[in-house]
Amino acid sequence: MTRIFDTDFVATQNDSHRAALDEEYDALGRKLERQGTDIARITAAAEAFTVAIPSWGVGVGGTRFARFAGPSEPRNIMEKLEDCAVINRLVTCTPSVSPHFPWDRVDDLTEVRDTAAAYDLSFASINSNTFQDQPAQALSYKFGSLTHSNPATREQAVAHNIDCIEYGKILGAKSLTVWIADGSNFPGQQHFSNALERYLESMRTIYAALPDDWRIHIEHKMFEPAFYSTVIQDWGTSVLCAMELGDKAFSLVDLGHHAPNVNIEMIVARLIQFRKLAGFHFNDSKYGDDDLDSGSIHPYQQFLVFNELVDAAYRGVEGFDPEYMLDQSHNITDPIESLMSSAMSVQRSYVQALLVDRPALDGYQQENDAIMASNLLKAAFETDVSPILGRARANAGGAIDPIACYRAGAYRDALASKRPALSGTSSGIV
Ligand code: RM4
Ligand code: MN
Ligand code: MN
Repeated sequence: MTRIFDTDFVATQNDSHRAALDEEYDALGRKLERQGTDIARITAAAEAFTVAIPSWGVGVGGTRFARFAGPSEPRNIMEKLEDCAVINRLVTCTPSVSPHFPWDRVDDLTEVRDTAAAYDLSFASINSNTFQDQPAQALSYKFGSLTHSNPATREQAVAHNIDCIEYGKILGAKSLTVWIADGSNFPGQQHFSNALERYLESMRTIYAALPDDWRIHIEHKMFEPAFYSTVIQDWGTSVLCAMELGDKAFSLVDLGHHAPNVNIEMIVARLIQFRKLAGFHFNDSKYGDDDLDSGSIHPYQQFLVFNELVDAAYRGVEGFDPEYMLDQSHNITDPIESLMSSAMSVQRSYVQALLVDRPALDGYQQENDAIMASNLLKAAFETDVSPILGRARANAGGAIDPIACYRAGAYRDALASKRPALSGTSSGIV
């Protein structure tokens, strides 16, 4: 990895963009100055912004119907880290990786930790997986895991989550993200309250195993794979469970896990208000949970989410410390390119939200001036902050145009013999 995208290579690639970037950055700086905004302050904030890469995101995903293999796909966690290092090398805002177990399980996790450290990567939230069966697993999750009607199946799922905490301790993570696929396909199949009671009982045991400085993230999802009911279906159930469990439990917002047209930014505001926002799985969707690239369908929604986050930081909300992660499935693109453009899209929304004049917005809200309030947000969203993002990356030693730089490096071609093609016949969402 470092051999291809070394300092000289990236600098040479940047040479062809530098003059235009300087010109555009200076022009934007003058524009922002007229609004009373210091571009250097915004650039420094952009440079400090980070979002974690999901380890599973560097693999090629699929749908329920098919999976089309990509060239030089990573086959294990070490190769996934190699790809994550390329991403961070070029975009510079993705210094951590959120792993998924048992997908990323190896005998010696200290080796994984050391390999990551050698790439200047650290580990973000640990994701457990009780939504599919593993080879040699004693009891099946076909009818649920943490909420299963059979106590022995629940115990097995609880034990896996506690194992995940142990793996996370080795890797230096500080949180566990729990998403369960438990639910039902038919009315009457499952007793709603009994299933949730069983969930809480299981989660209390997992919660008790959390180290003092850890948090547990409860991730809701409206449907899929369960098509009639899902036990943790929305933020209401997730936050109720987080409140039941205690101070270390929070509600995680995966943007794709809501019904179309739901006001997600308002959910975010509520979670902030009640100190229960765990963080995000950023992605986008058009109809249901498609795990599309962040900002590819609803960039204004993503901006409005960041408007709430920046507002919370501006107001100094106590304990406000959300974890940012991407969670996408890439079926037709090169996952490295999708993850790079998504990380930059999320960073763009953050920077745009920093441009909002908060005292002015407050004034318009006091005066009930709907047009001016709405136009103020729109103006920030419509500001092309690309020069700030490019400058932030260049300052940090990254690529001014990451996708062009990545393509120039012909990374996948270089890995072709080391990473033979994975069979493309199996289907699967991830
Ligand atoms: C789920 C959910 C989880 C992720 C899996 C792969 O839909 O978003 O966060 O771990 O997909
Ligand atoms: Mn997710
Ligand atoms: Mn999902």
